[in-house]
Amino acid sequence: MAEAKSGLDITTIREDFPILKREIHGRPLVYLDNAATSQTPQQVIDVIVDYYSRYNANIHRGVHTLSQEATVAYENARQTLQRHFNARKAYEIIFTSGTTHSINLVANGFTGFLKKGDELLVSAMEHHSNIVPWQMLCEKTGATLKVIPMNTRGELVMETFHDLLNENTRLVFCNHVSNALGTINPIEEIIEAAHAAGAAVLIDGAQSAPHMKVDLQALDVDFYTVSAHKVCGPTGIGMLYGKEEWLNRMPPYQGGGEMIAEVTFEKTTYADLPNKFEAGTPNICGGIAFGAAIDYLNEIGFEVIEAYENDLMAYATEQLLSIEGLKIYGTAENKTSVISFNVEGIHPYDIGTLLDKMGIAVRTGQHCAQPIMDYYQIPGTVRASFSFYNTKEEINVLVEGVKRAVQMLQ
Ligand code: C6P
Repeated sequence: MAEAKSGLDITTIREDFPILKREIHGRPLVYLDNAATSQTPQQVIDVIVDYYSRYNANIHRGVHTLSQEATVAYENARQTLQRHFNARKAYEIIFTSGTTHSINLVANGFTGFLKKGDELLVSAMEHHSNIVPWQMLCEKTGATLKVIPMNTRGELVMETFHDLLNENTRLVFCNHVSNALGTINPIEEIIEAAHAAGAAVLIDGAQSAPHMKVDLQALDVDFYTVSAHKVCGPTGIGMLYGKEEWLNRMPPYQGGGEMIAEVTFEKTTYADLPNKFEAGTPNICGGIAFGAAIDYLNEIGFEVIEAYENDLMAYATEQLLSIEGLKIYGTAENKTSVISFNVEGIHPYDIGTLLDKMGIAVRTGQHCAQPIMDYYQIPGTVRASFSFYNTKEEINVLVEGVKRAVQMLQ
């Protein structure tokens, strides 16, 4: 296998991922569904095995050694996330079950802050996780949800965004990178303009965190969400970053153990951050493995990852476009790691099913982003999404696979 130009030792990297040695239907696995979930390196698997083999215990509760070891490892992971994302304080990192949980936590927290006449701005290219919780919030509060439109390339129409912002805008939410189109949104401009209008901003970082280094203090964003399973960590764990002022203002999302200062039947007071938002026994092993996954990515280096993935996507775009009748959805100037496409006259599901028979894993359908599909008036797309452990050889297999599928289906 070729050594990558960008300085990434792809042969060694692939050795880290045991699953990449699998065969599917007798063919080597070509895993191109990284936007749905990334694969897990041995280094992170080892951390999970080590936790359950040596120090599995509940945290923040026991005076015994195992509990203390688990607590230290869990809080160290929080500090790893703080350093990596450059949060001001470790307690601004709240462990959640993932991006969906993080957004629901904020939407719930804002219930008491909104009234009829208030406006929320959502981008037209959101995952359902960044639409539905806000619709539920609007139903509860009487606030109105307004949509920042996009153009046919899959870029936000920023002029309209600026026009929509006004003194009634309370919150703006937008993904950093679209899971269905790969567009990298101009979040710096969005955050600055929203703040100037007096609105807070939540950025859904589910699809950006795997591909780029994010500096939360430089962005000055109010909330940022990440799912560990998209950054080589396990499922069921993620984070919500929130500025200390907001996290202090918002009420807890769930009540229970660990999130309290004092409980009597007359009145309960809440714990300080971050415990206020972490009721019950958390996903301890998941949190520790999330930290290990971030360490793993940093050892490779995000500059190297970005350069390699950009090269891979440019190559895949060029090769796929050589197929007659193939159309790519999402052609933004600024995009990363996702190619959504259809071939004229063929349902995406049929292509995806045939690709699976050839060992190629892609996602087909609406990608939990129905408004995008409605905009293009299509039932869905085939989505190939890349990671730093993919290769140009795998792209060639994909392209040949699509060609064969098209021949069989036409
Ligand atoms: N997108 C995809 O195949 P959870 O499920 O909570 O970890 O993440 C939800 C989510 C939120 N925002 C964006 C931009 C996302 O891409 C996702 C998850 C996966 O595109 C699974 S639907």
